[in-house]
Amino acid sequence: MVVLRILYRNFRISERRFSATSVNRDKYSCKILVVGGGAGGCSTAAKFARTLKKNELIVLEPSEYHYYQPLFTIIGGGTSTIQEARRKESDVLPKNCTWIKDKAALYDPDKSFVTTEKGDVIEYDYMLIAVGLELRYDLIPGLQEALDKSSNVCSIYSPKYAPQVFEVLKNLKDGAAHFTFPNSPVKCPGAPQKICYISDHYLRKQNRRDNVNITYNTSLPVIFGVKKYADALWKLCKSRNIDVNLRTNLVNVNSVNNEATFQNLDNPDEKKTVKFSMLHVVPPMATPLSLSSNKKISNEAGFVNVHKHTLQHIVYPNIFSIGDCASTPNSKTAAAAAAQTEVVFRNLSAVMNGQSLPLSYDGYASCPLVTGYDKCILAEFDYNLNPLETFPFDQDKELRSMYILKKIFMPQLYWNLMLNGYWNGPALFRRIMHLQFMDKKPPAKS
Ligand code: UQ1
Repeated sequence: MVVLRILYRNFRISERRFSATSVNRDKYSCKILVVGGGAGGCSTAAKFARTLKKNELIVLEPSEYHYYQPLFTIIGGGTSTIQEARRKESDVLPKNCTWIKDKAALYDPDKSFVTTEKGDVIEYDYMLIAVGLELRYDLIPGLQEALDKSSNVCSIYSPKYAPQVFEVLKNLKDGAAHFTFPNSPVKCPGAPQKICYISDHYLRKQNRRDNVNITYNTSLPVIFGVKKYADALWKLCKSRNIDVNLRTNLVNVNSVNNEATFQNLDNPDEKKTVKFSMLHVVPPMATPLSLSSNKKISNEAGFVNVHKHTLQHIVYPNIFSIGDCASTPNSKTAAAAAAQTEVVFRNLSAVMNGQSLPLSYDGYASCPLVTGYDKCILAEFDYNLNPLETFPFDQDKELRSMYILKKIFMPQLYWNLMLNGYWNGPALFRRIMHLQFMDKKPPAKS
């Protein structure tokens, strides 16, 4: 009996505690706790899983499924399915880690533990926060109801709504199609306009384009942050007759009358209500409340307060962050997370060994700006918004090869290499293709 109990305890790697209220609470302790099993969390966990023991590495992730989100735009265009973008979380997490299927509710960075929503306590020596950004459809009045009930309001950002986008497109015969970009940080800032270009191409192929006015409404003061690509995109919008409204923010959706209200962000009292026959909405996004409300860990905007080059927490040296929830001022994309994985892995390993931090993240992000069903502008840039292109030709052109890279090659690379910890972004290929063998990275500061 005693032997059985010991075996059971070892199996759960936990001590089961019974509190006075008879609520069962598991207590776990580990060397590294990875909070979040998305692109960044899963890929970095895979790197650590090669050397740590199964009970030394815990991944805390509530979702049953892991989604390859860069495919959502293609799903919106009807040429890929949600099944292709989805895998079971249990199939993508490293085998050599302990998965706790729960969500972080409370972080105590001073005592180095996290309490989960179910009430379990996880103690850690080191923690990687990789919880991403949440979609806040609820922050725009009328939007949630419109998405659930209306047949012409849609959004590629959620796996629940992405397949609906193509249905809306198929039914779109005439009138006004409006596309939005919210007044908040977002993941993949190119996606709101990618689906606009795909919709334009779809309508042209169907000979319906002349009957539909397309408008891209963005809260930003620019069409794209990097001038080289912005110039190309302005040209594209002009040639395709797509109207662009800058500093224009969706604030209300009336799905009964098919009306959307926009606010002029430069003059907030100025509001304009328009009729739509299609409305594609990108929701405001934010980090989970458990994080944004914890001012020891996060900054004013709710992002994990890390050093932008080392990805180490500004105050707590045993905490790192990666991906969409980190305070690093790069574009939030899977490619950025890929470039960050090796930096986190090597720098955190160095902290564990009492060494100085060896790697520095340069802000690399890549945004394959799909401009229709067969073309793509592959934007790649760094913290200074300077192009940092992999290929030895100017990438501000619409190319079929880049579309194939995005639709066919990248998903394979993601599932097979990145999630197994073997893809650190294209920096090595960039240097080879540009015959650049010297490392120009700035030195890391801790
Ligand atoms: C990339 O590294 C990456 O991460 C997995 C993506 O996310 C899906 C991308 O879309 C792109 C374009 C890159 C960059 C890779 C190359 C080969 C330029």
